[in-house]
Amino acid sequence: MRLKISQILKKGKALYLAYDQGLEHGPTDFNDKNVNPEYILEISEKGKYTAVILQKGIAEKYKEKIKVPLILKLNGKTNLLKGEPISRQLCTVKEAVKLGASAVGYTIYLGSLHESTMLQEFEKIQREAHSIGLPVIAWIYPRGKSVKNKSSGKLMAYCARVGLEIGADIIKIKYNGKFKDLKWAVKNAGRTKVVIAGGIKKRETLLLKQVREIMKAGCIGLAIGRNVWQSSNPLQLTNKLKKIIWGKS
Ligand code: FBP
Repeated sequence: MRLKISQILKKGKALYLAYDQGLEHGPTDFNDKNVNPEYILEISEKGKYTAVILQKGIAEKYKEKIKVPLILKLNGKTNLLKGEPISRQLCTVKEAVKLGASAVGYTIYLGSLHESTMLQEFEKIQREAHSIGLPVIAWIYPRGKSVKNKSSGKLMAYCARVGLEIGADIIKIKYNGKFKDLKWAVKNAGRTKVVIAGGIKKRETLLLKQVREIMKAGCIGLAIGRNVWQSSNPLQLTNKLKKIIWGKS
């Protein structure tokens, strides 16, 4: 079955709007405006995002408001439980397809005591998704007691390489701010495409500088959340991001 990846790419590049933080972090990320999924879905539509990333609950309840391709996140966890991180599957590939997803996403905490559980769960998802041509995106973050420095360049490259080895079509990793490290990570990803997470809201000048580096390093774009929907002008920022990613808005 041919992989339907062009549905979540525009000229080979990507700008995804991530909105799964309500589960991952809780409402501390939200204000009166962005707590409402309709606000985020409006940004994704008006900003012509390449896709929006949601958990199944929001995808189900706000289905008619989703106007751009959907990437359905299949696992997730809260940040309340401490200890070795594990994020288990909460939605199936079949359900994702029913909800109209153009791709599915799954987080793996590399280095966690529970790494093998997540790798195995990912494998089943990857196999099923690929059997129907659905692209799979792996969020790969180094986490857990055995990870000494989660923003080391070596680990960033390791995450990228694992993404290639396990059959992810796109990986989402965090940029440690060191251009040379990112270039090496992208090389390690081989034919697996790389997008970068936004992280906590930062100064716009710093964000834009990093996005220029991200594109120069060979990534295909961003999967960004808080920096956009916590911004006082999300659409203006979106245009700036698009200018860097595609060379025009
Ligand atoms: P942000 O751009 O808001 O950082 O979103 C990217 C993302 O990967 C989300 O999809 C996810 O909810 C969050 O970051 C997880 O971040 P962390 O595990 O570091 O708390």
